[in-house]
Amino acid sequence: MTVFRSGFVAVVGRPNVGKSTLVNSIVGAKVTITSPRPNTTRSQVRGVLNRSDAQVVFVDTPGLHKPRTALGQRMNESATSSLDDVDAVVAMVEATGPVGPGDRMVLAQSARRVRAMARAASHQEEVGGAEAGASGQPTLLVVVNKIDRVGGDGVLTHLTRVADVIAALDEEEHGPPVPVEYFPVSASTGEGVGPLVDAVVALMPEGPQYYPEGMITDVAEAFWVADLVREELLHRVQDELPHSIACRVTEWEWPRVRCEILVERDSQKGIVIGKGGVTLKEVGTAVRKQMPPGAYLELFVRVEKRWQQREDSLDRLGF
Ligand SMILES: Nc1nc2c(ncn2[C@@H]2O[C@H](COP(=O)(O)OP(=O)(O)OP(=O)(O)O)[C@@H](O)[C@H]2O)c(=O)[nH]1
Ligand SMILES: [Mg+2]
Repeated sequence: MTVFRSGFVAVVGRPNVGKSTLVNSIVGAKVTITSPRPNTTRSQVRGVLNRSDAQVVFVDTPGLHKPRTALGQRMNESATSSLDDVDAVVAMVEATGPVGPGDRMVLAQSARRVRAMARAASHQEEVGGAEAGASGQPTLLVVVNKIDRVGGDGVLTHLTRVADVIAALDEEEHGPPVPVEYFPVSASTGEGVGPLVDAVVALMPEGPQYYPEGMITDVAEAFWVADLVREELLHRVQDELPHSIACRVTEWEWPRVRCEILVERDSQKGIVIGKGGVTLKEVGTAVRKQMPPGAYLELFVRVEKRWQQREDSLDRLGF
């Protein structure tokens, strides 16, 4: 009898390396927003891959970064905590830049988690209680993304640099080296994604279907519409403004949906609205196209000073 595997995988990495693009590519649908601005993803988003032999829940996470705001701190905590409850870890770096301190931190956190998983597995074996159908040894899956933007040599150089970082981390730990598999990938074109998914499935334990077949995400509809509004805005505004924007649906009386756009300063309000309301109008049109037909979407802009720094604002906004 063929074994059915299922489990959870965290996708972690610095902001902007392409985590959300990868999750969308694997699920085969847009389940999480993407943009050229760093810090696009602000909370965990689950995207479900269904195959005849497996169901894998990919957990998209906020980019790990040096936080400058209370929001940034909560985003980092959300990304880090995703590592606690998963069966495998995908650590992503991008081939287009150097392997920086941010990448090192991501690789260190991911490797630490996989080591802990390996210790737990060997303890299980020692006490003779290896779970039925448990997967092979825990392995860190490292993705080098955006290979479409560099030549073959560039990819190879990058892989070598990442391997050096991991070797240095192993030395610091004085334990057995963490098992690693490397995947050069283009999340945009899909190149290299197949072998990565096969490797993920192979690491999943035998298990049940956690989500019904038709359900590809756990994101609530109202949250999704608010995120779509923010995504459209991120593609139209610049500088620090993307960080200052928060969106939330305040009324959902289908087909009437009201979404509030928070900014931090009066001057930002004007930019979001645009000359004669043009930006807001464009955003509304673009989001409606992605909603079920007949939606009547109302957008409002409101100033809430320093919401990114205020714990009460963050609580209310659901971070
Ligand atoms: N050329 C190229 N661009 C990519 C690739 N993957 C992602 N991108 C682009 O990189 C940018 C960031 O992608 P996201 O998927 O939003 O990155 P992220 O890691 O989720 O970012 P945060 O949510 O901010 O942490 C977007 O403009 C993507 O289109 C890739 O394989 N090749
Ligand atoms: Mg993202």
